[in-house]
Amino acid sequence: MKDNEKLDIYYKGKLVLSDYEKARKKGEKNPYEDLAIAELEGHTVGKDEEKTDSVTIIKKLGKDDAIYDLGDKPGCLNKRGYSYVNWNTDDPAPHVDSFKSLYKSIPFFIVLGDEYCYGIFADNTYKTTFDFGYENTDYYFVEHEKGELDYYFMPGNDMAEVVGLYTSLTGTTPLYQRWIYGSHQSRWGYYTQDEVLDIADKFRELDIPCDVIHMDIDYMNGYRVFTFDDKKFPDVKGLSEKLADRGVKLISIIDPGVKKDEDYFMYKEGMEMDAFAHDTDGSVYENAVWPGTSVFPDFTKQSVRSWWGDKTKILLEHGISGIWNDMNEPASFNGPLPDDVQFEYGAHEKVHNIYGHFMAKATYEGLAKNDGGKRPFVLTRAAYAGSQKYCGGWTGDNHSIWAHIALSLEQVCNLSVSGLAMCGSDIGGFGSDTTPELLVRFYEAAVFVPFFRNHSAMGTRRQEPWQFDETTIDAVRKTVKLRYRFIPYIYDLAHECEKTGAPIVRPLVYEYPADKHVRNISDEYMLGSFVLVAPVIAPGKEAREVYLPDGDRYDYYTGEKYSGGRYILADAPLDKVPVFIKAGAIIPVADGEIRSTEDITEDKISILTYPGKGSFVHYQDDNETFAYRNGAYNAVEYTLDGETLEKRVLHKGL
Ligand code: MIG
Repeated sequence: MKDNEKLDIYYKGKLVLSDYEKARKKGEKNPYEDLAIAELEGHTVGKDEEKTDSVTIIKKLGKDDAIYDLGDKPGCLNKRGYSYVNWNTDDPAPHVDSFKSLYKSIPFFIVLGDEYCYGIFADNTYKTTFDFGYENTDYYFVEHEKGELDYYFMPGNDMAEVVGLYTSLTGTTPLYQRWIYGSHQSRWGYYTQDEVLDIADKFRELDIPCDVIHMDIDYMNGYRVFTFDDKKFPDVKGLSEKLADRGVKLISIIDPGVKKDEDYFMYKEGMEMDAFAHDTDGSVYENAVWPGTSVFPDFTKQSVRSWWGDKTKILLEHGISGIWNDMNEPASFNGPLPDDVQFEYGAHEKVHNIYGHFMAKATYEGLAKNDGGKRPFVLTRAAYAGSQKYCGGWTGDNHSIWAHIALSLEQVCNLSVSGLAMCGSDIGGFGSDTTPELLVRFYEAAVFVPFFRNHSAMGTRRQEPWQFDETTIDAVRKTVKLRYRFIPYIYDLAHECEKTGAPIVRPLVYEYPADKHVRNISDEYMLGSFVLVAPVIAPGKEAREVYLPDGDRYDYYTGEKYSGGRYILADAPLDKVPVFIKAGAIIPVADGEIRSTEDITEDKISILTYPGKGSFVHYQDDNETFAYRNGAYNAVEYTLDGETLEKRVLHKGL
């Protein structure tokens, strides 16, 4: 296309998307504006760089268009009226609506108009600005600082179809081992292996289910990746065996930075094979991270990925069952990596947004090769479009503040429709000090969020449930047990997600696109299409208003029936998260004594039904391996008509 040519796109005979006919109208700038911004942000005025290589698409914005996705960006669920920048960023300050960038860069968004719905995937890894009617309400634009204009248009009847198209192109979130959907406990600062074991024991003693404990950077020898501190963590293999007796798994953190140390095998091997990124003068590029002066593996190189992937054997031999990738934006302590640091795929400015993606890919592939056929689990902080094939993501360093419960739900809803369905935020908040009430409400808000982990920063108030009084412990126990009750349903949804891309957790607008009331609701969310959760996200509440979309629903606790299309006031004392279930729902749940997902055996699973019309496929496999991909699974279709439940075996492979 030439510069002055414009594109109109029709779908099913209807005009859906047009280029904006005019140039952008930037509005006149006050000559002191840059100075004012610099003053507020505490830096000096730099020169306005001319972006000569940038490429832009400018599209007409419909009067009623709502815009979703873009991964973990803060702000509202509906991104209309905001502008953002894709540039993976680690900023420890409390994340607020005005942040333009966070850890992940997913250049995919969905436009939901009154009569159309489509997605745009702008596949370019350079720094990119998305302006959704912020500069001007007549248009939105996507501006890549460099590189090619390469965007995909994905029309559909609704969000579900568009997410289906996007994930069929970039990959779906895979079904994980079942324990991944359990409760995870973590803290930066679990200082010895005995402390880790005590944590596991405490969960058992207090009868709070738990499946996983995470080991943060404290376990390493001087923050050297793939090593263990022989005083504080002398026998991690032994630890993992003791934990296994208690039904608990271990996940450990691995950062990308490799300590510059001539006596350290990772540094030596990496230097020999030319594994690290270079400066423009050809020397190996250095910066500082946790281990001090460090070098950065070039994960865009296949040979480096397989080298790194094979190192997962070291962790596996110590009984570690999953790997948590941090600092992979990449973050650095001595200023950011310069744009021209050299990687095989290109300069840092091109690689920055995909660095974490390729680190996760290396880790995933290493685990897939070395973990005896088990489904790998990698958790990442930085991600790009398609990372969902290799990893789940958490939303980085939130804080123990009320605003961050709301933020976590906005992020989880948008990440879910951005393909990254295995996602979640640190329960209790990472930075700052939690309070007992905040901790409980954080747990409740995450009750059905796919990645469910309490995590906090060194130096903050400790926030394992037993740091507080009985009331807090009881409320947390109740919430965690509610989650475990729904794990069979979550697992079914996760399996469905792998097949179709349909996220496990969904914003209301995904399920009810025609209902204008839900376009900006993210303090309520859906687990699959049957369960609606409305957590309390403010202090001192005993009730909250809940919008119920069209259709009949039942209060999960009382069985009371409500018609939809209206707001109600739901009872929500500290130990209760309001949950409503759709008429016609069929939900496999787990009953009985459950300490970890290991206790959820088939005989403990029952099927809850809520009168109405519906159908659902319940799925079972070995909960661990890829054997299901060769037919080793059972699938049973349930159909509900009024109160009559019928069962049909679709597949019997176990
Ligand atoms: O510079 O490993 O987001 O979860 O506990 C901080 C220590 C590095 C940041 C991660 C956080 C983790 C912490 N890390």
